[in-house]
Amino acid sequence: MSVLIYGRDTSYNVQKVLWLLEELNVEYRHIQLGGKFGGTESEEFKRLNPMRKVPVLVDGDNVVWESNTILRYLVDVYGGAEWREERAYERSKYERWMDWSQCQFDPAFVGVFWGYYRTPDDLRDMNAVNESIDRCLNCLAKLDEQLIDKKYLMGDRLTLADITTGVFVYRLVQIGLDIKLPKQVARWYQRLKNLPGYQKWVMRDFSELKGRLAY
Ligand SMILES: N[C@@H](CCC(=O)N[C@@H](CS)C(=O)NCC(=O)O)C(=O)O
Repeated sequence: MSVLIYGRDTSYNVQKVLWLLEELNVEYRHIQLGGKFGGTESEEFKRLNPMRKVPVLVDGDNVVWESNTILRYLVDVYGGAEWREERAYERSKYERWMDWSQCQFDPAFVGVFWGYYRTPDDLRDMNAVNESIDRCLNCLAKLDEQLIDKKYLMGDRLTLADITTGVFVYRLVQIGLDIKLPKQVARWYQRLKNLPGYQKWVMRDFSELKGRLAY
């Protein structure tokens, strides 16, 4: 039986999960939901996620929401030895980047993505957008330091740290703001772009979101 993943593929939080499913070679069925597809307001969906947000993963009787929690769940249940880290301290080394990504990078990215790309030209507050661009550049600089002499954020292999941060990079370079990636990040981004899961789910057209303030 395959797992079900609910959520529109234009959502970077959904993309993180779809990308990992590819990396883990898990059989899955993807159901578009939210945004132009609607469905988050139904009672049926609320029973899956009281927050009415995507992504949601259904694996038999198990229902999981919050994208980073879903990633951890998938690695625990379906990850091979190269993905599952049993030692708490070693695990904390990539989990701290996941949490940092959600608490620091995500809000900075949202300030740019919503403030610039999803807001129609005449409604944009470019001062606020520029502040968010600076915050994104600071986040990219942190990633850049971490990536010195490494293929991926944790070293030689892809981890959840790369997945949670890597989704933002594609969008930042695609939205027409001429955001220059620092050297190590640019090298890492080239590597991510060679991964089939990144190509399939992250490097996608998201232009339907341009100027669209509604989900
Ligand atoms: N922190 C949550 C954020 C979930 C979230 O805000 N999802 C957005 C899409 S990125 C959503 O469901 N929006 C409503 C919609 O797309 O209809 C997570 O990481 O899963």
